[in-house]
Amino acid sequence: MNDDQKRLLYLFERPYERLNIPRGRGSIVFQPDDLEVEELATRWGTRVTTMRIPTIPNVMKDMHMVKLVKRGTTYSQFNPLHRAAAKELIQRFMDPQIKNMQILSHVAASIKDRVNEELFIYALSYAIIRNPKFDSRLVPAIYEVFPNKFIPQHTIKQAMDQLRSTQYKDPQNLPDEFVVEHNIEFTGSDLNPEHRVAYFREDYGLNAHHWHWHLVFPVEDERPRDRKGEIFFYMHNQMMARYDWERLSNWLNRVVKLNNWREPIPEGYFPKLTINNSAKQYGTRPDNMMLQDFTRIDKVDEPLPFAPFDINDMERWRTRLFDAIHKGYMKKKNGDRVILSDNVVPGPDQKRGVDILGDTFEADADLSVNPDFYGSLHSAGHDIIGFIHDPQGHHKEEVGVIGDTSTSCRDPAFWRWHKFVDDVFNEYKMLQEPYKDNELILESVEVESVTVTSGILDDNVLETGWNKRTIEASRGLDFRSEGRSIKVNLEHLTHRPFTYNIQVTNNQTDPCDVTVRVYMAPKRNEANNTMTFMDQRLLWAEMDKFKITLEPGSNSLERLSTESSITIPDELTFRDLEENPPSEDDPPSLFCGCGWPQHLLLPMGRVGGMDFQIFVLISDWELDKVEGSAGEKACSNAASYCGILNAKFPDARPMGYPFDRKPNTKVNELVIRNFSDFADALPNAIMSDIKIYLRNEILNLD
Ligand code: CUO
Repeated sequence: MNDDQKRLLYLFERPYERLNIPRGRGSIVFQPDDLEVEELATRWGTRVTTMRIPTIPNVMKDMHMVKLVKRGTTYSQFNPLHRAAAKELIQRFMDPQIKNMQILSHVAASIKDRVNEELFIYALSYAIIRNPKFDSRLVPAIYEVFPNKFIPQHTIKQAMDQLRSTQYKDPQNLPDEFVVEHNIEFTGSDLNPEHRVAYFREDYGLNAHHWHWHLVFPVEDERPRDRKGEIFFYMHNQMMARYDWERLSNWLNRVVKLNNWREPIPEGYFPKLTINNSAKQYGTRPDNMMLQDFTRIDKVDEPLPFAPFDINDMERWRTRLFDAIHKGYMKKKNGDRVILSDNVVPGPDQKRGVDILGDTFEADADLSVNPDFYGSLHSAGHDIIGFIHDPQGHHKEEVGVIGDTSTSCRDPAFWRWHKFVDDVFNEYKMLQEPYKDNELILESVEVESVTVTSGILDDNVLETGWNKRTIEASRGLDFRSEGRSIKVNLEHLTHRPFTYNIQVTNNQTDPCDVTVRVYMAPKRNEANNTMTFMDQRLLWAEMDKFKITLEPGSNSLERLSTESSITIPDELTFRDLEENPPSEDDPPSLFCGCGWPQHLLLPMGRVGGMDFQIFVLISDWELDKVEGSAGEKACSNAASYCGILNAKFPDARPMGYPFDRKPNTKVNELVIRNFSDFADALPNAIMSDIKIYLRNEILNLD
């Protein structure tokens, strides 16, 4: 690995420590320009590689907001001050004069110790992922950069205790690594029903995905992404469906929206995570706390341009959003109307209503129709819940995990808040015209069957279980591990990979290009009854979507679960990057950390089997395609949830099609009561029953 790449990689290591502390298991030391190499070589031994931290004049010039975010505190994208600071720092890292990794690494190294540690990692990750010059490379797994955000401190302490006692007893024979187990029982007990789905909420891959998603779709971004407001709705809507899959698997009711902000929140949460190694904790929330007005302003030298808000403000913003949804338009500050409708062809001057609603609700001050009037409801929810334990800042407490995108999924209240968010979008979607028959039916194609197979099990039977992912926590922590690795085995849900087998007939005499859309949903509700259309509608989640050419006549399609359009494999670890460093001449990486973890593609299911349904719809590629978004592009392997960097979203249909709207009472002349009717009505669709069994042990997947 060349020095520039190394320097960048090691800027991610031990983020809370100053650069003069060795990195790379003691092999790398950053040195200020004015320190002599010989002095360091003597101090650390000859194995040590020294890297210069150049003195760059005025490197902090004009970074007023950056200086206001204190070191040692959590960086939150839901905090407008932090976002403004990130914008400044990103601007510095994305400066057109930064033409290569060497210059970026010099600028970043000279800034690192002067800014908030988490803000630094966020802005540097953004610059590496978003700058086409670097093509999404070299960002190590977020759970190795910040193990404190993923693993409770007491787990890490176990490893440290092992190291210390071995050091004491047998200092000459210290092993190279110390390994501790992290199972799924840490933050609570099953006395709390919500704990039954903690394995999902606290999954490292889920939280890493959410961090990366917000990294590639930030609000107030200088490089606006295609259909950002819509994908904000869609990706979180899909997360909600999947959370409900897990809840139903565990005999819990679907999550209830947090709609009444003046009654206690029964679900408490104690994350047991530290902000950094200072032992400062993320905020905690006992059961049944009440929200309070958010009047917290941290004391700073300059007045902030950001106002506190109260529950009244939030209620007003909600009323105005619902009012706009039902009137079918929003109003700009000057009184002009902005029509909200999904029945438009999106273009440079025209957005779908869901996109406008998403940007206004999230809220993006640059894209909102009228930020003063419609407020910042989504972010306000994260903030007011995140500071429920100290809303005035009297106790100088840190934000709860819901205030940090890399930890927010852990908190049950996050899901209740986002169920409310999803409900607002659904209010809008229910007012959209149902899809007409010609928007659903592809006459020339007939789907005959879909079966899922996983080799050793019966057809239409899938199996889940547990597995372990080993990560190296010592890369992100501030303790002296004497060059030893501290590894943690993270236990997580997984499943046996499977294949979709789809039989399709193309009744034309020519080949035709189509999109195959695969969705899944539980078959039964909490009462174990099969569901009506409207009951099941919000539980469909995308499993895969792919383009294929159908030959005339009968076609047998096979598609592997690992090829899914929503998933990514595990992130690259520090060690992966050290051992197989990417080169600046490599083709663009399809991977950038955003994407649903492959190991959570299936829900847990049940030991005795749980009924799910697979729904396949084939649509006309000519109507789905988007110019310029096909092909192998940087950061495209989970395009359905993450879009494609520097390209348009690769599907012209509204996200969630065809389940995003309610159906006509009749489709293709058949009355629609449930999804069986819907599948029967469409020759180009099919639905199949499957069962998911949990084998409650570590799965042997070799
Ligand atoms: Cu991802 Cu609220 O948007 O957490």
